[in-house]
Amino acid sequence: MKPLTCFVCCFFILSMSPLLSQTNYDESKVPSFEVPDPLMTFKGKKIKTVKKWEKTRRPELFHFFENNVYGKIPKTLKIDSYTILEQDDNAFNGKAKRKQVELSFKNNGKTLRYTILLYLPKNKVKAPVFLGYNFYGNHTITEDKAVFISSAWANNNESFGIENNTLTEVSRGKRTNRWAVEKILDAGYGLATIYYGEVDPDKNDFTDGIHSLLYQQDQNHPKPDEWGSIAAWSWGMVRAVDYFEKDPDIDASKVIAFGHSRLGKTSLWAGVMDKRFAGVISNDSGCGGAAMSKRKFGETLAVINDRFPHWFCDNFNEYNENEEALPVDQHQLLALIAPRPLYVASAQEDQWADPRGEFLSAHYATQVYHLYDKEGIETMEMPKVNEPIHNTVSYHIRTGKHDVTDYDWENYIKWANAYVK
Ligand code: GTR
Repeated sequence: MKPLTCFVCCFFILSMSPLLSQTNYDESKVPSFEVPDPLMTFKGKKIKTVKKWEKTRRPELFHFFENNVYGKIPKTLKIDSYTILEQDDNAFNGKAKRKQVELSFKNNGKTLRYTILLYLPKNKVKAPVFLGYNFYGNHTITEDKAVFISSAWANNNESFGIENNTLTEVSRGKRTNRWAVEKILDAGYGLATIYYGEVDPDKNDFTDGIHSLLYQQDQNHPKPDEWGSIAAWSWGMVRAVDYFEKDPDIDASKVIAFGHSRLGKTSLWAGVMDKRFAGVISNDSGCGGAAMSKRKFGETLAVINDRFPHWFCDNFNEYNENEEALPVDQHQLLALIAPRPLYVASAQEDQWADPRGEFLSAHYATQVYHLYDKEGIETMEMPKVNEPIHNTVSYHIRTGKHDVTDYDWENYIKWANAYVK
């Protein structure tokens, strides 16, 4: 889309939608609210020990998010089989081993397949890996001609040459800017990525993707407390870890969940659902990710649930324009990752995702890390741009827009070296 058309169209949408025109970007207009205490049970009991946190409070918070925000997975579905479709021990300028591994799942007479693209450092026996979804297919993250093009449904994107919801050669390498593969390999890490549309196409249609494999008879939509697309994508990351445990080239005890934007919401929920993730990164995840909902700054629950009705479970709609009624907030989601290392990152020009709300969330989650004698974001004062705070819970805000940059990756690697043990 040309910039002018885009501007006109944005203006049109903004003036048409009462919800969007109410978007607040003014810190002085953030409502005052009580921050729900991660260490106080719903019945009002103060939690003072790791034992009580793990036995009582963590499960009740987890179930709240599961039943009311992301939706629960109806039943366990394990990998039926996996196939190494392709392997090359001399990929990426001779630096990496490349593998493309297809996982296959079967139920209800249906099959779902998705492919993990792996680049692993050649000189490492068992590599720690960053695992993250990509938006437009594995072939977009690299110029590497050997990477397969997915045949799954994709969002059209004129600048990437994606038409008729079909990925083609035209988009190869279009997203190399977001994936610092060489830096990751040089630091001794592997990269594993999956096209998210193979697990569940990103549209409000629940007849396709993984959901349809787990319906009961005559069901064609998840129940109000059952999984939306974010939980489905998170499930796909969890199953990838099942595969990593079988791959002798991967250190499955050092898998770091990474995600940007909607896929950052996804990496957070994956990290919460499965403690095998040794670390979690949220890059510009915003509303329904790291940002605190009750601040109503930038994107709000009503807006996100209206524009993307398939991302969260239907129960979450209850809090549209009703954030006050939420007994939790997103800092408590982050707290569920404790004591594992967590990195929350924002971008200065990404006000839609509420950088301050993402920062405060990391701060308020830190009290749970203290139970484990770990440090996080101790201050309530936001750091200056490009001045990261590195601890078990880390945070940075960088210059620039909603994106993933080399600066982000350099910091993730530094933090992983120091904290993901
Ligand atoms: C936006 C959405 C955000 C964020 C982003 C993305 O349109 O409002 O919550 O997830 O998409 O995923 O790129």
